[in-house]
Amino acid sequence: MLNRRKLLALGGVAGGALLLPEGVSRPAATAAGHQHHHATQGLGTRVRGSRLAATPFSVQMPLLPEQRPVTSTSDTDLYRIDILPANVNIMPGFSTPAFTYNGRFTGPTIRTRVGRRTKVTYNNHLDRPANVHLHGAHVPASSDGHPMDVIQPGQSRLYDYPNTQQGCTLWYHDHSHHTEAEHVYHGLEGFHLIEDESESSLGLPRGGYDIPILLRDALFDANGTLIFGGNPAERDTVLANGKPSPYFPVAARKYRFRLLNGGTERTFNLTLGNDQEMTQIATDGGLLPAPVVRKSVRLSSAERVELVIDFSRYPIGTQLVLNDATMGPVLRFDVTRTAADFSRVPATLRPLPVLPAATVNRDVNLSFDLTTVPFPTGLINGRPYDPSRNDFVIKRGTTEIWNVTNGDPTGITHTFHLHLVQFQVLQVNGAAPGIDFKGRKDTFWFDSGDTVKLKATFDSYLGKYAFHCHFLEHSSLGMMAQMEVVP
Ligand SMILES: [Cu+2]
Repeated sequence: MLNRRKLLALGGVAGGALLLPEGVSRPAATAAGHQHHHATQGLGTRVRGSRLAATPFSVQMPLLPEQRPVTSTSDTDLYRIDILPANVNIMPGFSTPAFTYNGRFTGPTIRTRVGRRTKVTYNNHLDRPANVHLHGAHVPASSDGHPMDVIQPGQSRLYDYPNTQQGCTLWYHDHSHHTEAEHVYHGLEGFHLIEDESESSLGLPRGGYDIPILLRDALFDANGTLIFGGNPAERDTVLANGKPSPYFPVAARKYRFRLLNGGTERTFNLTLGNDQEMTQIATDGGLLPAPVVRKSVRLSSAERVELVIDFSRYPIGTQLVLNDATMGPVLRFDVTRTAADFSRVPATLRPLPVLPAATVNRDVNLSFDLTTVPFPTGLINGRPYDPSRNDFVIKRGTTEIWNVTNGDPTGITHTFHLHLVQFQVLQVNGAAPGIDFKGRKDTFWFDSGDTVKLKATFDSYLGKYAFHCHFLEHSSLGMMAQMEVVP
C-alpha cells in the first residue's frame, strides 16, 4: 500500500509536492549575487498572499529574436552565445533574476536549414557548471551535452551541429547533472529550427507567419522572483514566449505556430476558443505524413507540435483564447486586420521513413523508489542514473524495439526522451497509437501502467547518450540511464 504522503512527495501527481535535495534548489538571485528589485505592483499584476499573479492578456506576446551568426561560410554559421545571469522583465512592472542565453529569458532562436552546419560557442558566465543539449538533434556525442560533460564557470565550449536530419523544430537547453531542472526553469532554453528545401515547396505559411512559441509554467513570489523546488503542480502562471498569458494580434489568414512545452514538469491540454479547429502538421521530429485536424492537443514537457490556424474563418475583432484544461488562459489571438494569403496546407506532407526490421528488443521501466528519504529516487530498470555505467550497449546499424513502461502507481505520470534518434511509436498498451504519439517522435507522455512500444534505428554516431524522463525534476532525482553506441 502506497503511503499517501510518500506519493505526495513526488511531482507529476496532482496535489503532490516535489522537494529537491539541498543545494539543488538555490534561488537564482542568491547564486547570481543579484539584488532583486522590490518593485511596486505593476499594471497587469496583483499580489495574492505571498505570490504574484498576472492579469491575463495585459501584455503582448513578443516574437523571439533570431540570433545572427558571428561569421558564415558557404556551409557553416558560427554563433556566440553567453550563458549569464540577468534581471529580466516577465511579470509587468517586476524585475526577475534569471539564467539566460544572451540576456534573454527565452533564448534567441537559431534558424538554419538542412545541410548547413551550426557551430555555437557558449561562454559560461554563471558561478556554476552548465551545458547545452540540442533536444531532438542527431549529433555526435561530443556535442550532445552529456550530463557530465559541462562547461565550468568562466570557460567556453564549441558545440558542432551538422543539421543533417529533416526540417523540424528543435530546442536547446541546459542538461547539467542534477541541476538541469533548476537551470531550465530559470530560463536556459531556446529554439533551434531546421528548415527544409523540400518543405518550402509545400506552400505552408512562412516568414512572418511562421512563429515559434515556447509555452511553460512558472511560480513567482510577491517580489517577482521565480520560486523553484516546491510542487510543480502549484506553478500557477503560464508563460508564452516569456510573458504571462499574453495577447497576440494576428491577421485574418493562416499561421504556422511551432509550439514547444518548455516547462520542466507540466502537461498542457490545449483547446482553441469554443472548440475551434487547429490543423496539426508536425510533431517533435518534423512534418507528419498528412495534416490532422484537432480540437484539443496534448503537449507535455519537451514535446513540440506545429499547428496551422486559419484566422480567415473569423471576422475582424474576434478574440480566440488558447486555453489549458488545468492552467486556464494561455494566449489570446486577436484578429485585427486582413492580409493576403497564398499559403496552403496540402493533403500530403511527408511520409514516415520505413525502418528496417528490428533485431533487438529491450524493456525500459521508469519508476520511483518511494522508500528513500528525504527524497524518492528516480529509477530506470530499478537503478538510479550512474554516468559510469552503460545500461544498454547498442551496435551501430541496429534497429531496436523498446517497450517503455511507466511502472509507478496511479497518479504518477512520466515522459520519456531518447537522445540521438527520432523514433516511431508502434503501439501504446498493445493498440495502435493515438495522434499524440504519431510521426517522428523523441519524447512522449505516458500514464501510470502504460507501455509504449517504440522502434528506432541507431545508424549514425558512436558514443554515450542519455535517455530519461523529461520531467526534469524526475531526471534530477535519478530517472535517467545511458546507452553507448559501439562499432
Ligand atoms: Cu518522470
